[in-house]
Amino acid sequence: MWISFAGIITNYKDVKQFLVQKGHKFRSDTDTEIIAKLIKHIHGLHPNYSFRELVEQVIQQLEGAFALCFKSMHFPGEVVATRRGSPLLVGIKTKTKLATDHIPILYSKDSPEKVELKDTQSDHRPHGHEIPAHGLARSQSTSEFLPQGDNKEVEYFFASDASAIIEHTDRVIYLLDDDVASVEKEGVLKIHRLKRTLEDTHAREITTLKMEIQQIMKGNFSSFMQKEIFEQPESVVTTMRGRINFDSETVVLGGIKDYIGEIRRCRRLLLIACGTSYNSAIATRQLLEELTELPVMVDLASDFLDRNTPIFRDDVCFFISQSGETADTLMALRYCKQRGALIVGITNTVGSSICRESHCGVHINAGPEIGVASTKAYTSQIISLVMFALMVSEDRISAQPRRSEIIQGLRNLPDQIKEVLELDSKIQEISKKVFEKKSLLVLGRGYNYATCLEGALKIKEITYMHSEGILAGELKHGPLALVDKGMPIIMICTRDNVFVKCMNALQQVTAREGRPILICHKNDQEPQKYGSSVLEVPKTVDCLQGILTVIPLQLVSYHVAVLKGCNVDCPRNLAKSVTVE
Ligand code: UD2
Ligand code: MG
Repeated sequence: MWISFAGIITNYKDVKQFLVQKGHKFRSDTDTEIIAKLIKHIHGLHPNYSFRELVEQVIQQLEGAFALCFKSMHFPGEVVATRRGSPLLVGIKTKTKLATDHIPILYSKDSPEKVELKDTQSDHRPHGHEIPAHGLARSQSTSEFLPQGDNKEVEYFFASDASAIIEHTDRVIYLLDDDVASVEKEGVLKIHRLKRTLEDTHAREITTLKMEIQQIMKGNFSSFMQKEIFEQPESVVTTMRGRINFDSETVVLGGIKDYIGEIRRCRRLLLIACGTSYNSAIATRQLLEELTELPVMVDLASDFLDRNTPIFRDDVCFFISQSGETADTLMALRYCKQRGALIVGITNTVGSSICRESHCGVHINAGPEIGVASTKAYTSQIISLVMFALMVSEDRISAQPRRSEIIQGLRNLPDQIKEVLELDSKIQEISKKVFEKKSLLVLGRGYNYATCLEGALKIKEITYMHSEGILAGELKHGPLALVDKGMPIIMICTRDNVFVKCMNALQQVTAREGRPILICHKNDQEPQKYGSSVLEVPKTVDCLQGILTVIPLQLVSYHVAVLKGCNVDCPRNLAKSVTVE
């Protein structure tokens, strides 16, 4: 049995308990497995049911919101799909025209009897006959939507979103709740419903998608960058999926686990990257030093090459790149590989050059990033490096409380990111105050320093405004001279081990009549009284705080770019992946 499942089964415990009583053994704790076992159970009771009838029985037992697609070795060449509460559509691809633009719905003649899960003896065959709406003869109704002409080849696609199939076909049927679509022998597609209801339309229309692929993929967002910023509650989850067990507090990166011993014995860690990926290395350097107890070097790939940096056989070199094709990073990789170091890739693109040429690595699994200005890849790169630090320190007893705190922090991150995204309209208002200014300084230190660099990079990249990320500790060594009441400043000041130092820098700024926009913890009164406006973010573990403080800056750059009329997804002079020098 092969099942593709999206959604949630709310009564899954009850169903599971029933199936366990019936002697079924479970290998996982997933909703998907109870569905597979349930259909197997019903098939055992009613071996004469068709595949579609089995699925109809299954969904009558399920509560919740779901979209399901079934295949089985007992029914070769057949697929059955159904939905309730979660979206599902069928894409149809043929070589020739379709004879019709709708598919009639078939209803069961008698209201089918739900198989009583408790009564294992009964074997009512629920519905021997099916009658189509409008009284069409069955043969007529089914042959109608086969392709016309000589070539009867037909392909069906099942997906929750048109963007997944638009590259194959633009003709789709949107299924309604409790529709059961089945592809049967000879490629005939049928749509069944158990009961006829008054509001039923008797047919499902085959719609032709008119939108461009890009437009469909963008959904309700005005640009890919905006979409990708708002995707972060989900993209961070996919980065962690299958890798962190939050209950046993264990982390396994499948791509690295065989190399952990070698990594623990190395001389030093080097993190080499460009642009945003470099900032993700800055963001995690301190935690890597803390948890691995190894010296950690962070380098820009181009500068690293310019210096002919000495590299040794017992070095471990990380190469971070969203695309996995960044030319400078790739050349630095080859340079280190030649010198015998262990090469670790951190990439978002399976099969990319960095992925292929590295000895091992981690796919950050953030999903495709299309906007040129990287957003969700940055937060997923940070999480990947944090997971690496957690895995290396697994055997250190003294590090357990710290590891546990971070793992629980990661668990809460998706909800906290959602909370930060709710600041969007407030950030839009703030952006209106700064978008016509010449420059924007972003100040912070400690774990938030990377956020300053990355925030300023985003602003430069897509708004063409000068922006600089400044380490607050460096203020009095120069940048303080820039500060006056006209200079727009954003300052990050969260409660961590450098909070007092940050407050100090904040007072230096306000003493020169600077009125910074503050990013600080929710309900933290102390810094707030110095700000011209305040963006409050939830508190998390210090080493993850940068993920929550960078998102407001991603949004600032986005809104400023829109206000200035810039092309957010394709900034001038820049390309998504820099593959040439
Ligand atoms: C792998 C599968 C994933 C799922 C999972 C189940 C792939 C791409 N991933 O995920 O789909 O089946 O196992 O446990 O099939 N690698 C490099 N350089 C890089 C990035 C990765 O060499 O820059 C290697 C890595 O060492 C590993 C492979 O590529 O051998 C896959 O890496 P991953 O991070 O996708 O691995 P994992 O176990 O999370
Ligand atoms: Mg590789």
